[in-house]
This record gives sequence, structure tokens and C-alpha cells, in this order.
Amino acid sequence: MTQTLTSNQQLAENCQALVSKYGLNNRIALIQLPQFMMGSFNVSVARQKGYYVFPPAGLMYLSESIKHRGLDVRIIDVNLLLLKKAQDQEVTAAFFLDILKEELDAFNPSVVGASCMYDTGIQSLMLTLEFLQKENKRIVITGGMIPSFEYQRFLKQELCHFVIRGEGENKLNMLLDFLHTNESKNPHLKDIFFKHNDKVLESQGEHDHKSFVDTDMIGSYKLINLRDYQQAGSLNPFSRMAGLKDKLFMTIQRNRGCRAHCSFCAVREFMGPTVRTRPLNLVLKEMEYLITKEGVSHFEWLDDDLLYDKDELKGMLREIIARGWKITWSAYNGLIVAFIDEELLDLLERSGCIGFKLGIESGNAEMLKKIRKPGTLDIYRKVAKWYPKYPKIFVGGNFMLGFPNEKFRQMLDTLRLYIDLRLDWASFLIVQKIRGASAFEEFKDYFTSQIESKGAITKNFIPTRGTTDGKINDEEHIRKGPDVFNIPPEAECSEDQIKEIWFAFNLVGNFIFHKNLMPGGTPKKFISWIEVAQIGYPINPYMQIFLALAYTLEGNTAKGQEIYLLAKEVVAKDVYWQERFHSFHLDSLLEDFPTTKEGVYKALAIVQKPFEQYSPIKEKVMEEAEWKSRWEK
Ligand code: B12
Ligand code: SF4
Repeated sequence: MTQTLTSNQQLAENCQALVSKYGLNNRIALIQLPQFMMGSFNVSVARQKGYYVFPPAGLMYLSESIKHRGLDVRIIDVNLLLLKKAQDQEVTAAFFLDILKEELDAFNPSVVGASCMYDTGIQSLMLTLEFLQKENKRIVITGGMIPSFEYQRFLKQELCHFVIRGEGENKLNMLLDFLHTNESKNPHLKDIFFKHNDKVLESQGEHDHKSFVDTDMIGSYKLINLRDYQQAGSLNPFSRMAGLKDKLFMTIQRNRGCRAHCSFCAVREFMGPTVRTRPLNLVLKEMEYLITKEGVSHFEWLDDDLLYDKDELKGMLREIIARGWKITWSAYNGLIVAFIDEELLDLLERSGCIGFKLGIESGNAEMLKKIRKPGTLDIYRKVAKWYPKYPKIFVGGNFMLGFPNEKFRQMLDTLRLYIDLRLDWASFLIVQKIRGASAFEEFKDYFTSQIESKGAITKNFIPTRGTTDGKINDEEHIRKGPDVFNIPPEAECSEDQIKEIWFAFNLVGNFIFHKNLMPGGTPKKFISWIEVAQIGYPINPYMQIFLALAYTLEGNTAKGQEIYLLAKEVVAKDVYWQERFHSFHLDSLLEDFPTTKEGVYKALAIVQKPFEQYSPIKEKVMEEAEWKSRWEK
């Protein structure tokens, strides 16, 4: 049990003891850890800029909030530094620790803060904390999602001296006040945890959810070099679509928190119940600085609920349009469908939006209620009618598979809904048990074993991203390939079975029945997405074969043939892919690859035949033909 203090006397004593032990210079290092799963790191993906390289937004906010103290603050982004090294050296994921050690030795800060935002970062966080514990020469603070929920374990194991829960700006200031002056003249705050006489204690004061709103971030850009980010990786497929070679990208945030409280999400628990919005003038000022002084031309929104205060958002989009900035932007964090309207879509398109994701999650009405998703099937269908009118925007959906007690028939509803909504892509994600989310309150043992295994049991939410070769485990006793469609409707499936379902749904929904490969579809859009998405999966032959079909549909037969031959070569060498191709009848494409548009439709019809019951799509795509002609103009 954590004990809440009646005064912050013990915090002061703790700070004093640490300062006497380690000394206190004016240097503080904030560490951003790898954004890839350690076990699946692949140098060739890094060289293709296929890994996430998100600039350290959280740490930049922290540094901005403490800048008045006159400290020497350095952000050590080991994710970036490792990916940079991987461009011309054979490095392993574990090399990030050597980089960190070198950076810390050179800078020699007496205070170090490490950030960890999600489960896939647990392994690198724990390695880092163990390294700092062994080094035993600095005051160690950790924060972000995982430490916020795991403070007991981390402090009991003395992996760090302080854990800051939730947003960090004001709490870090309070802690630095105590370290430097043994007191804080600012209002005292809860949510700083530390170990004192073998007990885990929490600071005393108010809860703070006031950070952020008036932060001007511009000063923090001197701590990072945006060109380095552009050269080492990408934000997500949207930033790759915007152009990797010459475009600088940056993330930006308007809101913190979310109106909804979906049962599988921890944002509300972490950010508090309110949504806070930064004033328009600050957001626009930051964008203007980034565009005119740093040369940024693509933005990605970090907001949990970008559509909050829609009128103000519309005002901001109008202002972006009026300023005539030559920018693109995207929102990979799913938007809440229920708040989309036609005027908004028009403003999104005109202000430079190239793509967004929607938080759809399930195609089953009872499951949507159960997970408290703010959306219904009717709303999804109503809004989906508008997207084709804005064909420049790439509309993807997030769909989740494997909710607690989810039945196979409910998962099938999700596949059917995706095909029915005729979106440009579905990201099928396997549900992850997340700390702080109400749906996973009963999974405490899982979280314990995750920390005890030092993150080793963490799974990726996209199965093929959890392995270095992009293949999924070939377990016995589970239905594979199209046989997954024979799973009894009422069955609840094992984790390995869900991976196979994921494989089949992704192949059937995103490839075999992709609306843009059908008569009246827009193959160009399919090409633009797959070209960038496959950077993360360099040897996936079904991505290649469908890409080859799309090029053929576009009339680029030579390119189609070239990619088809690559796919054929990969499959010829690999029994795993031979089996996969055979089971989904894709080998008919390998044997007799079409060279004309009509040939592609015919060849696809053969592959589609066994799965036709999932697709009411053909007629709908025809309706879109008129919007397509508008885009092509
Ligand atoms: C950008 C982002 C990413 C980036 C990387 C971000 C990073 N820094 O590493 C990428 C794309 C890699 C990513 C991936 C994933 N993400 Co993500 N991501 C986000 C997102 C959209 C924004 C994070 C951000 O920059 N916020 C803005 C900054 C200002 O806030 P912040 O980072 O939280 O920092 C503040 C505090 O956390 C705290 N703090 C943070 N670090 C530290 C350190 C110290 C020392 C202190 C004192 C304080 C402190 O203070 C900061 C200022 O207040 C959040 C949602 C959100 N809006 O926050 C999800 C989110 C963090 N991601 C999440 C998840 C689940 C994932 C994934 C696991 C799966 C998925 N479906 O996306 C993957 C894993 C990828 C992998 N490696 O396999 C969940 C985490 C939930 C949880 N309980 O674990 C979130 C909350 C989204 C959600 N709605 O569920 N993500
Ligand atoms: S809408 Fe998105 S951010 Fe908001 S609670 Fe639901 S999943 Fe979380």
C-alpha cells in the first residue's frame, strides 16, 4: 500500500539524502527510449526508414516547463541515435544501451529522467533503469504511461528514485524545487512517488491536470534536430506518403485528454476526466514557426480527441487555409466518428489533410456497447457515405480483434463492416491488455508477469510486426488459412488462433476485396499506401503481388511485371509463403499473372470466390466512380 503524506517532509528528507549521496550539478538529461520492439529489430527495415521515429514531444514539454530554472537540459533520444547508427552499421537493438552510456558519460547529468509510454517499451525501460541502478551515480526519475501504473514495483526494486505519475510538467518542477532548495513555493502536488524507510510514499497536495494549456513549445525545438528525424525513420505510413526524401515532419498537439471512456483505453485514467485545449494562437504560432523557420511541411496530430471543440477546430482549419501554407497533415490517432460532419471533411481536405484513421474498433453492435465506444453501426454507415466525396483524403479505420470474451461471430461482423464501409484501409489490431483500462482490471497477474519477465512476454498488436521476418508463428492445433472461417460462431478464441484470424481478415479485407482493386476503384490510392506500408515488411510477397495487380490496373504493366517477379522469387524460396499462397488460392496469380485490366478483374474474381459472402462491395464501388473522376481532375 502506498501511504499518502500529511506533509512533504519525507519528500524533503529523501531529496536531501539523494543530493548528499550523488551531488547536484545543473545538468538534467531526459531520455527517449526505442519505439520498436527489441526482439523484432531488423536493420534492413531501419535502412528503409521503416521504424517509428517520433520526436520526443513529452520530453520537449517537460524541458519547456523547466526552462525558467536555467538548467542545462539535454534530450537523449536513443531511439533516434540507434536508428541513425543502423543506417550504415550492423547494430543490434541492445546497442541502444551503449549509446546511452556514451551520451551520459559525455554530458554527466546528476538528474536523469526516462520516459516509457507503452508495453513494448518495458523491456528497454527496465534495461535502462537496471543500468542506471548499477551505475549508481545519478538521481533517477521515470514517468509516462507504464511507470505511472508500475510505480510500486519499480520503487520497491529500487530501479529508480522517483516515479512521476501522469502529466509531468508541474510535478517535475515541484520535485526539482525540493532537490534544489528542499522546499517548493508553488502549490504542492500529488503523484510524485518515492521510497522512504522501506515504504512507497506519495507526495501530498492537489491532483494536477492543468499542465499544457498555455505552453509555448517553440523554445524546445533547439533541443532537437528535425532533419535527423527525417533521415532516420518516419512517423507512420502517412508521413511516408507525404514524402520521405525531402519533407521534414513534426508532431503537434492541440488537446490533451478525451471525452470518451472506452473500456480498453487508459487515456482518461492517465490524463484525467477533462479535455484541455491549447489556445488557437499558440498552436498556429508553433505551426508557423515550424513551417517558416524549421522547414516543416508535414504535421501529425498527437491529440487523443482531435475533434474536441469542433467549432474552434474548424476555425483553426479555416485559418490554415487562409494562410495558404503549403503543408500536408494527418491524424493517425483514430478520430471519433460520431463527431465528423461534411463541413469538417471539406475543411480537412482543403487545409492539407492527406489521411486520418477512425476509431471504429468493432462491427458488432453489442460489442460496441460493451466497450463503451462512442459510435454505433448506423453512425459509422451514415458518415461512411461522405468519405468518397473527399477522395484526396486516405481514410483508414482501426479495428480490434480479441476483446475479452469476444466470440468469433462478433469478429466476423468486424470484417463485414470494414468491407461494407469501403474505407481505404483497415488496421486490424489485436487487443492488448493495457494498464489503467477498465476492461483489463482483472489481468493484474499478466501485468505482474510482464514486469517480472522484464517485458519479454509483451506481444505486438500487429502479429507480423512482432517477429524479425514478418511471419507469424506456425502453431499446431489451430485453424489456419481460410479454415479460420470454419471456427464455430460462438467460439472464444485463443491468442494464437486470433493471430491466424488476424492474418485471414487482413488478407481478405485489405487485399482480396480491396475496393480500389475492383471495377470503379482507385488503384492509385492502393499503390500509394502499399508502397509506403511495405517498407515495414520488406519481404511480404502478398503485399507485392497485390501491388503488382494495382500497377497493372493503372496501365503500368512493366512495373506490375517487375513486382510480380519479385513476389514469385520470394515465394519460390520459402515454404511458409508457399503454404500461405496455396491456402488462399493466391498461387493462381503466381502461375498466370494478368497483364491487362480485364485480366486483373478476372484473376481476382477467382481468388474472391470462396470468400464472396463477406463482400457486398462491388456495387458500392461503382457508385464511387463519379467521385473518382472529380479527384482525377
Ligand atoms: C505518439 C504515440 C506513439 C508513438 C511513439 C511515442 C513515444 N514518445 O514513444 C508510436 C507511434 C511509436 C506509438 C506506438 C504505440 N503506442 Co502510442 N501513442 C502515441 C500518442 C498518440 C502520443 C504520445 C505523445 O507524444 N503525447 C504527447 C506528450 C506531450 O505527452 P506524453 O508523451 O504522454 O508525455 C507526458 C507524460 O506522459 C509525462 N511523461 C512522459 N515521459 C516522462 C518522463 C519523465 C521523467 C517524467 C517526469 C514525465 C514523463 O509527462 C509528459 C508531459 O506531460 C499516445 C496518445 C496520446 N495522445 O498521448 C499514444 C499512446 C501512448 N500509445 C499507446 C499504445 C498502446 C501504443 C502501442 C503499444 C499500440 C498502438 N495501438 O498504438 C504502440 C507500440 C509501438 C511499438 N513500438 O510496437 C497508448 C498507451 C496506453 C497504455 N496504457 O499503454 C496511448 C496512450 C494511446 C491510446 N489511446 O491508448 N505511440
Ligand atoms: S475515443 Fe480513443 S482516446 Fe478516447 S477513450 Fe476511446 S480509445 Fe481512448
